[in-house]
Amino acid sequence: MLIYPKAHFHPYTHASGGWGSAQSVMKILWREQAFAKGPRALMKQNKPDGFACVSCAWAKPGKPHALEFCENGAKATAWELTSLKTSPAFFAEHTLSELRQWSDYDLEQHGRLTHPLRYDPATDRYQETTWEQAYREIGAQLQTMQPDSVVFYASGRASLETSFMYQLFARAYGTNNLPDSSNMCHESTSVGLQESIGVPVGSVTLEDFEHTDCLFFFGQNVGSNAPRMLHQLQDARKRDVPIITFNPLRERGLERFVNPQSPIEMLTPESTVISTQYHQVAIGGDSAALLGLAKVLLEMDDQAQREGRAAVLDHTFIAQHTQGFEAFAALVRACQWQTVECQSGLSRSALEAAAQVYARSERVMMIYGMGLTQHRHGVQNVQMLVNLLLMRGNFGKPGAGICPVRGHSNVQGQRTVGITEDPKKVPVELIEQHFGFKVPEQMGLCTVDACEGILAGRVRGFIGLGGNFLRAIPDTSRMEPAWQTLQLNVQIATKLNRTHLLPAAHQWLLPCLGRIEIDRQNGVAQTWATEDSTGCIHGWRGSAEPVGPQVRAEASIVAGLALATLPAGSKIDWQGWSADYSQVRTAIGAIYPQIFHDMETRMAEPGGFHRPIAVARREWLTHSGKAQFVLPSTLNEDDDVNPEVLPRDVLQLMTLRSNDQFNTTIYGYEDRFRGISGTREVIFMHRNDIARLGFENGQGVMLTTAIEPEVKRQVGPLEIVAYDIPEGCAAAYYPECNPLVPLWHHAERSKVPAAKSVPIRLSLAG
Ligand SMILES: Nc1nc2c(c(=O)[nH]1)N[C@H]1C(S)=C(S)[C@@H](COP(=O)(O)OP(=O)(O)OC[C@H]3O[C@@H](n4cnc5c(=O)[nH]c(N)nc54)[C@H](O)[C@@H]3O)O[C@H]1N2
Ligand SMILES: Nc1nc2c(c(=O)[nH]1)N[C@H]1C(S)=C(S)[C@@H](COP(=O)(O)OP(=O)(O)OC[C@H]3O[C@@H](n4cnc5c(=O)[nH]c(N)nc54)[C@H](O)[C@@H]3O)O[C@H]1N2
Ligand SMILES: [Mo]
Repeated sequence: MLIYPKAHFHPYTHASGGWGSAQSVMKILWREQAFAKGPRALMKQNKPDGFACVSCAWAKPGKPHALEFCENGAKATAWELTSLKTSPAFFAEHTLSELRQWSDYDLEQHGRLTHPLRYDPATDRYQETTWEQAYREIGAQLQTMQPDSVVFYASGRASLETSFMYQLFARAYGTNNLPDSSNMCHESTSVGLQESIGVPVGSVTLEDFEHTDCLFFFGQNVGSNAPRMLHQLQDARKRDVPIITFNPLRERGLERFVNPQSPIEMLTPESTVISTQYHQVAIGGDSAALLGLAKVLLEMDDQAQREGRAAVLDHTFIAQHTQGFEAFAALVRACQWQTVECQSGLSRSALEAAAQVYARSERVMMIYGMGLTQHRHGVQNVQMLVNLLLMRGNFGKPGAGICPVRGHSNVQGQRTVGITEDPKKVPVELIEQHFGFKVPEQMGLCTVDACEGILAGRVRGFIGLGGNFLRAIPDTSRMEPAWQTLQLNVQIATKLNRTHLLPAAHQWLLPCLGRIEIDRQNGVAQTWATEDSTGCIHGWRGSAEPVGPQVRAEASIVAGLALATLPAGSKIDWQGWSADYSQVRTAIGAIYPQIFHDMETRMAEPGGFHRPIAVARREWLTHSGKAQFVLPSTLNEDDDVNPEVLPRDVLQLMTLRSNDQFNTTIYGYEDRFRGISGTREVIFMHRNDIARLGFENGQGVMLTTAIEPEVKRQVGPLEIVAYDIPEGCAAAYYPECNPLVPLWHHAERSKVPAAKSVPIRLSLAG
């Protein structure tokens, strides 16, 4: 039996940032033995002459701070620049059966992959192979397979150039099966915003933070997951801009911040209060809260009209630019306060307080993350934010708009250059003209569809351009056995993870350069580009020596696989492209001229360049040519269980990140801001729920999914930690809890797994 260390829980009373952050950076540089390259590399992080942080997708300013990185960006850099190596000698010592018993932390802790490897079933080990042999054998396998039975997954890091090549490879091979991590993340944004305002991405830029009057913040843990944004938030607070937060947890980064780069703040007890109002909404209660805000605005507007005062709503904007307002207003008026309060977990007076600030502000931005998108009605959540913004014309003026905080550093850009399962989203004609092959018409598989295909045996092959698919997806316990029936599994990766350890009949593990390393092709250091959360495209270059001579660039690996797989005579110059990325950029410019014309020169400018966002000019590329008010279909975001009739022993579980991880990469066992150290095996609960259900703080419990009881989904034991969280709600860490999320429990339309609302029951661990 596994012995779980006792959790240490000490409420964290300091601000986020500050000395705790500086200490944490030193610790990881030391542990990864990255002092040789780390500090020098950090100076170049997110700088115009340097590399894009491999951590989050938050915007990189044209005029960066002296040190333009955060605690978690520095951890990501140290993790990649580690001098530790997972070499063929390591694999000679360990079978895959043995490595499957290791934790996520231990697997990645052995350092960077250094040689191309092929799995040998006879010895149950990875063995060294040559690149040429790997390409030849993988190409031969792919040639025998039905293109639609192969999935080309991307995890959101690879550059625009590599991503463009990757989707061309998949399509020239004959499939649109191009899911990416976005399918588990902000796809609810892409679907919702496209329908509501005609663009799949956010509408604000970094400069908007300088002009805004008010920020609303929903379901994003900025202190851990996009800490560089704290600079913009702190600056806004210094101008007295109110920040109104909706989050079930009181996240430290959203409460107080000390800038670790400011000597004065570091040496004095000064810290900035970030949120001026903090509303601990119930899990899945945002649509109701947003409807409540809209209800107050309508009431205020009615009253203003009665009293002959200036209107609260922007009626001119609504008339000129939107459609569907009357129906939306009627629905909002008809909804009872009692329903709003019950579903949101917030009082009418709390919502009135928030709405009053909104009504007073001329330029409002709404910022959000996984707390909104990863629900059954995640798309609706996003559209409710838009509805609220539309009521006061908060689009197309400086300081206003919508700001989804994207995850992986190039996840938005990958979609922009064609990594999407939907061929309607790519310029098919231009691709066919330029590259002389027929783009398949059939819709490809998104992540959930790919998983269903694997379970049903329809998907036979999987290529992973980064990521840790098997750990990131839901329903782990059902997916792992099915995964091992695959014919082909090819993983392009920097470090070892669990997805590499469940062998298919034919399996390769191909080591690639990380972003921070110098990528020399024919002796010339290459540059490449990414797109951040604000639609800004930047050029970058690596600044550290590669981990070893055998490790290849992702672009070169994609080209090698394409050349070995596709029939000879292709119009795509794979070899030329992988030797000189400026040629790929020319091709990207030809296929996407509106966004990427003159890419070579524009991306080199400090601050990069912005893709055009029609909404910013109040142009609406929707079906009606107007911005749409979209009616919510329900206020219960997770209607697999109705909170009004929720069995009393069922809790809504959200699965989330600690401050010491990047997705499935676990840097350590500390969640400093939440006061946890020494373990990840915990469940956060309200003390009344603990008592009501007959448990005690510190006890070990098993978690069982409370929907579809005929399939047993269980995780544990996890230790109960009494925590400031709304009653009826619970929280625990991803990816450990992924076995609890049924594959079908995903957002309507976007198919993003509903990882933030899993109904569970608890039982005492035996
Ligand atoms: N250091 C670090 N940085 C990262 C990552 C990482 O793992 N580590 N991951 C990257 C990726 S891929 C992504 S997508 C982003 C993820 O960044 P986030 O969007 O911050 O994702 P989570 O950690 O899952 O946290 C979600 C937040 O939503 C809140 N929440 C949960 N349910 C609800 C709800 O129903 N309503 C509301 N209003 N709030 C809710 C939680 O309390 C938590 O604060 O970060 C990126 N950056
Ligand atoms: N329950 C639950 N599940 C979730 C979530 C949740 O909040 N709750 N969040 C979802 C979200 S938002 C996301 S984005 C997904 C993340 O899903 P993924 O993107 O698939 O997972 P990561 O953990 O980011 O992938 C880490 C691996 O990527 C490889 N890697 C790192 N850098 C590079 C590189 O530069 N190149 C290459 N080729 N490989 C590299 C390393 O081998 C590392 O082990 O998980 C999703 N799953
Ligand atoms: Mo993500």
